[in-house]
Amino acid sequence: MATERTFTMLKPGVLSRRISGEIISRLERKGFDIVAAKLMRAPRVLAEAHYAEHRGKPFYEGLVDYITSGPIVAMVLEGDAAISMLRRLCGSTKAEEAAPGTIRGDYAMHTGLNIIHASDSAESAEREIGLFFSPEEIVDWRDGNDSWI
Ligand code: D4T
Repeated sequence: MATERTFTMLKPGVLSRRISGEIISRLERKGFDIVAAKLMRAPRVLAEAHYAEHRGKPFYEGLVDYITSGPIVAMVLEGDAAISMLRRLCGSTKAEEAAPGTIRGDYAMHTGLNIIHASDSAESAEREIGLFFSPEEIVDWRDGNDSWI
């Protein structure tokens, strides 16, 4: 499997609910390497760029309002097949379809508040990483656990 980088974001509400540590632990325990991380409030222009594909849809304005409403934790994760692996770990976008055991299945009741974002393709990952991080903010490191996880 090829090593990939993917973009993820703990959405507003996660810090308020004090579950950021739990969720980051799940990402680490799965085996992803966190190679960049940033606590921030997304400026509206950044949120609009991130969700540009949804512009014009009925949920777009509410989505941008939500994403800019509080602090987020933006991260770049690295690992084998990281993009599809993280999507599976997050679970379905629709809260009612997210399986128990997935992050959304365990922590989200509403699709509009589905607590975590994960890039859906290599193109999205590259675009989203570039929106949120400059190259020098990404740290290349190895933990030596490759033969264990
Ligand atoms: P994100 O981008 O937040 O990781 O979600 P997904 O990649 O899983 O799903 P998406 O792009 O289709 O949706 C983006 C964002 O919009 C919210 N949403 C989505 C919503 O409020 N109502 C809807 O009907 C849909 C489809 C949830 C996630």
